[in-house]
Amino acid sequence: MKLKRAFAALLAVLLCMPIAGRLAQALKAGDLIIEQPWSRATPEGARTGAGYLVIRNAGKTDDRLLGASTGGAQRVEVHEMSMDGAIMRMRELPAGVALPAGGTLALKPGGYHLMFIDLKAPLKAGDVLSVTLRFERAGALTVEFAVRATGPAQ
Ligand SMILES: [Cu+2]
Repeated sequence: MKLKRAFAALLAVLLCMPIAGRLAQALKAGDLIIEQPWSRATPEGARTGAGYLVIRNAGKTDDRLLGASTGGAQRVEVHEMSMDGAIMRMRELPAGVALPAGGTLALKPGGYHLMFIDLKAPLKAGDVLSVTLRFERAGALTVEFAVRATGPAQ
């Protein structure tokens, strides 16, 4: 009985491993390195969600994040949040965000982010949202965004 339970626990760990490995691993598209893609769980009935990640351009040529798409939402926009006096505002960046050669761009709460518009279902902690990022030079790259209740420790 005890052995059976231990086996079940081991099986659960093994089943989780491939996806955990994939999430932890840095992804590359050409000279771009993608790290820590995550999204915050959304309340019931929410129409939008946000995606965060870190993009490092290890190359010698500038690139640009043009946009993204996901099966989990009608469309994805690149947004920027900024303070307008005491008011936090958010705007769409239709041309995307520049990724200068040798630079690191962090999309994070309070700054740049991907906005998932018209979610098909609420994002729940533990879910994985598959998002295809489009870059000017590096092309398309599909990244798994881990949905968390709160952000990763900085
Ligand atoms: Cu936004």
